[in-house]
Amino acid sequence: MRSAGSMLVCFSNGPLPSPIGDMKMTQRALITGLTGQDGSYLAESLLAKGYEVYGLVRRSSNDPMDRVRHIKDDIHVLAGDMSDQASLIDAVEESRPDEVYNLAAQSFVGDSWREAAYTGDVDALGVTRLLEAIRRSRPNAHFYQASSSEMFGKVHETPQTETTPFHPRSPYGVAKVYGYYMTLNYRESFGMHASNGILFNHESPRRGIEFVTRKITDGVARIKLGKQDELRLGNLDAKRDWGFAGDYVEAMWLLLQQEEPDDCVIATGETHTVREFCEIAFGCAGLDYTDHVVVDQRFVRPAEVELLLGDPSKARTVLGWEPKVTFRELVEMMVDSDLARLSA
Ligand code: NDP
Ligand code: GDR
Repeated sequence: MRSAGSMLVCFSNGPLPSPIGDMKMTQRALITGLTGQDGSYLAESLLAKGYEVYGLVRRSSNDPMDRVRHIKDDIHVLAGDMSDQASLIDAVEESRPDEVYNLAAQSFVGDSWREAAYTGDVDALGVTRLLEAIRRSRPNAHFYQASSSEMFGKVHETPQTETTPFHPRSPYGVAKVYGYYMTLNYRESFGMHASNGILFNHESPRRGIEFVTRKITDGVARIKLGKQDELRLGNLDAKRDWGFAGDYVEAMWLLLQQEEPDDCVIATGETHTVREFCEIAFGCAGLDYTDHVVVDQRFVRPAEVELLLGDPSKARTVLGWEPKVTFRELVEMMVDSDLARLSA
C-alpha cells in the first residue's frame, strides 16, 4: 500500500508546511465532479485524511456548491469543463495532483437518450481529455475512473464480476464503456497508474432528485407532510444493488493506494426491486406505497437494465473493503433526511 495522507494538514491557501523527519509531503488530490454526490463525500473524506483537495467546477448561472458549502473554504476550486481540453490541462498543471478522481459526468441514464451526443462528449471523450492532460504533466499521478455497473446492462451473468462481458443499454452505458477502455489503454500503453472502479448504484441524502431512490424518499416526505398525494414512477420491477455513497468513496481511495493499478467491482452483493425500496421507504413514514405510487409510462426507459447484482469478492480480498450501511439503514437515512429538510 502506498501511504497517502500525511500528519501535516494544511487546508488554507497559504504555503504548505515543510516535511519534518521522514514525514511525507501533503498529498494533493484533484476531483472532477466535486459538486456531485460522490465528489462531496470524497472531498470530505480526503480532507479528513490530510489531503490538499482541488475540485474542478464548471461554469453555471446557478450556485452549484450546495453539497460542498460546509467545506468550501478548505478546497481549492478550479474552473473547468470535461468538454474543454485546455481547462483540464490547466487544472492538472495548477493542482499538480498525486491522485486524480474523475467523477464528472452527465450521470443520469434517463436523460442520456435525449442527450446522447453530449453524454458521449462529457462521459467518454472527457476521460480521454483528462488522461491526456495527466499524461503530459503528471504522468505518475494515480488516476481513478468512475466506471459503472451500467456497462453490464443486459447482463450476461449474475452476479456481475470484473470479468463479466459488457452489454450497455443506454448512451450513458456506452460512453462509460469507452471511458473504461481508455483508462485501461492508458495503463497498458503508457504505464500510467490508471484504475477503474466499477461501482454499482450508491445513494445518500445528497443523491440528485432525478434518481429513483431520492425521488421516492422526497416523495414519501412530501406525501407524509401533506404537500402531495401521489408519486409517479416507471418500472417498479427493476432490480438494483444499492449501497451508501459514503462507503463507496472509501473504496475509490483504497483502489488508488494499491501498488499496481487495477479494476474492481464495488457493490453490496444484494439486489432489491424499486418496489421493495418503495415498500420500506413509505413504511418508514407509516404509509402504504400502494396507496400513493402510480406507474407512469413517461418514466419507463426505451431500454431497461432489469437486474444488477455485483460480486464484491475482489474488493473484500484485495482492497479490504466492506460496505457498512445496510439497505434498510440507507432507506431510513434518506427518508429521515427528506422529512427533516421538508419539515424545517
Ligand atoms: P452526480 O450527477 O451527483 O455528479 C456529477 C458531477 O459531474 C457534478 O459535479 C457535475 O457538475 C459534474 N459534471 C457534469 N458535467 C460536467 C462537465 N461537462 N464538466 C465538468 N463537470 C461536469 O453523480 P455522482 O456523484 O452520483 O456520480 C459520480 C460519478 O460516478 C459519475 O461519473 C457517475 O457517472 C459515476 N457513477 C455513479 C454511480 C452512482 O450510483 N452514484 C454508480 C457508478 C458510477 P454540476 O454540479 O455542475 O452538475
Ligand atoms: P440508474 O439509476 O439508471 O441505475 O443509474 P436510477 O435511480 O435513475 O434508476 C434505477 C432504476 O429505477 C427505475 N425507475 C426509475 N428511475 C428514475 N430515475 N425515475 C423513475 O421515476 C423511475 N421509476 C423506475 C429505472 O428504470 C432504473 O431501472 C444510476 C446512476 O447513478 C448512474 O450514473 C450510475 O452509473 C448507475 O446508477 C450505476
